[in-house]
Amino acid sequence: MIEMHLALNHAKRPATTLAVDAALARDVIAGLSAEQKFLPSKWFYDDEGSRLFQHIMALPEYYLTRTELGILHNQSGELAKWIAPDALAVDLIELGSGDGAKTVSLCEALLRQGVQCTYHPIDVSKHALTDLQRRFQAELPALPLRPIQGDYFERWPGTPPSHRQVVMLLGSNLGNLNQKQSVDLLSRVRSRLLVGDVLLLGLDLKKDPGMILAAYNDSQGVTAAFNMNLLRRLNRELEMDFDTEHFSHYASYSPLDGTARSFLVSKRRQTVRSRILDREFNFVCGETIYTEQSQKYSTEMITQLAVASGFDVANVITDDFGLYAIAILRARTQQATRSASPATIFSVGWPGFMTC
Ligand code: SAH
Ligand code: AVI
Repeated sequence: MIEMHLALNHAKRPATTLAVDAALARDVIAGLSAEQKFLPSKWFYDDEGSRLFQHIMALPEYYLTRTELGILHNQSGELAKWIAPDALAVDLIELGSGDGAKTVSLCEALLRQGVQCTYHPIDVSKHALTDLQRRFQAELPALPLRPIQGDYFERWPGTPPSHRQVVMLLGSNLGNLNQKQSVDLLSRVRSRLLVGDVLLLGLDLKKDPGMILAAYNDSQGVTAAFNMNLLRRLNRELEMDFDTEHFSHYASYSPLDGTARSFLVSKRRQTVRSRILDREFNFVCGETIYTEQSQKYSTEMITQLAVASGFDVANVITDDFGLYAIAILRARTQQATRSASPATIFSVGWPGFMTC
């Protein structure tokens, strides 16, 4: 994490030095100065945000987690076939691992089969990685664990060239990226792999719009609190003065493009300041900050993504109701990637105007 140290002069306390995340500062300036205000969703995951997300995963409306867990559990044999088809040692690299609750049983199954496996979870959240380490220590102390705290666009573990790399991106994390960012991330993953290495992608599928919308607008208001926590984080880390009473959570889902979107809505005309950034941001009544997209996929979209990023689709496993998929992608020769033209890759149901 890049940090800049700013000397602050406060009226009521002595000059102090506060560590500010420069990337957060840049994203906030860019996002809140844009015509359609936006904030990247990766900033949700401070300690409180990670706790709230753990709560979301257990909500009745949030079908994603339990459905994916069901597939991982019921199809562990099929998954093991791709992860460890031979005697090669495996480096399991998980992008946005969270607290590792889903991965622990998969790792357990691999160890039981005698697979020599090292697990490299990568996550921006310290809280999530601390919980993950506690969980693996208690449940799988024998598994070599190499956590990396950082952005999965920037970090990658060092692994011996003789090992097979298996990358996992579960929980429909990819859905929080727009089309270009998705291809950028998967292409970056591809550039780290050898032909035949495997990427497991957990993706939420298009379905009844009412069911999807409820997952992002739960009756207990946990998702609203998760969204609002972003403003609390900015108040703390950038000394902003958002009054959360004057913002509300708004979620939408459009079956036209398969995108769920979350916003924070300004309930009145107001100005929000940051002492650290030395900026102020004006809001009119009803103005929105676009805080998250959660893309839902069709099988055609999965194939298009794979092809555009240098992978073949080896298999797509779904639950019995077709709610959710785990796609098994195999790294193929890079040449095929170069022949794909961005203009023609995404013909099926992709929104053409996503910018954040
Ligand atoms: N894969 C887990 C967790 C999903 S929550 C599951 O399926 O349950 C999304 C996780 O991705 C969070 O823990 C968040 O901190 C992490 N994350 C989001 N953006 C990230 C980024 N750019 N780099 C690394 N981690 C990121
Ligand atoms: C982590 N990510 C895939 C979740 C999602 O479904 O988009 C984050 C989330 N946002 C609101 N609820 C859950």
